[in-house]
Amino acid sequence: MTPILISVVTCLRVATAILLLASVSSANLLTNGSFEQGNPQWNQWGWQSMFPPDSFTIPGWMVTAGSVDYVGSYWQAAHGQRTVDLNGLNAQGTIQQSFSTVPGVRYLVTFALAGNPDPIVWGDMSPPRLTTVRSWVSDGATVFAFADFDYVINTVTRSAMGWIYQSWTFTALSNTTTLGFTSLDSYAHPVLGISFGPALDDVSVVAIPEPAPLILAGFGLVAVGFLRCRGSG
Ligand SMILES: [Ca+2]
Repeated sequence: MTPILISVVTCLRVATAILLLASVSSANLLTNGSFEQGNPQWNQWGWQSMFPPDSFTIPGWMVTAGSVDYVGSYWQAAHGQRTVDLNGLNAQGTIQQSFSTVPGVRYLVTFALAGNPDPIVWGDMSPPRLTTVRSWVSDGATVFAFADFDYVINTVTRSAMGWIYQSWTFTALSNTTTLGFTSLDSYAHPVLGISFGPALDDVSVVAIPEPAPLILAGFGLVAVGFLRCRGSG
């Protein structure tokens, strides 16, 4: 390549890097999104059933309905060592967290989803088993948006949970938003009841940059970079 061509290519690369950096959303707005910080009292199998109102066991999160299991070494995590089973002790559970938002701004919710495979692991049923979680947001008064996610449990081992990542978006209505996850799994084990739910891990919420100004800013940066390169070359 000629020096001018090399210079232009370099400048384009720099401009592209700037664009990529500009498009990366801000940091996770949630505290303890992967459930790694906690005050667990594991049972002999490596998990603990939680009941409302429990905001102590998993800092940042509160169990507000039903029952939720805090899962440690019992099964494979999507991230770190700890996860949540949204059906705890014979109940569909809810776990939630509140965080600061800006009204009118759109946010991306991302989380890892799997399902409690125990009825399959124990041979009490054959795969597949369907489990469902509802992810919802509230402005403190009402749930103003939600999304339901199905997960098909085919795994027959707790060491390979088959985690997948899911996401959805909402636009904030208030300065504080509560994000919640509620089990819709009603599978009833003949002995242990509805104690087998969707498994949750690695939850994040990030603000989504406004697209139009971002693109304009990006083109501006490219143009400036190009002119500077040409000027200095
Ligand atoms: Ca985790």
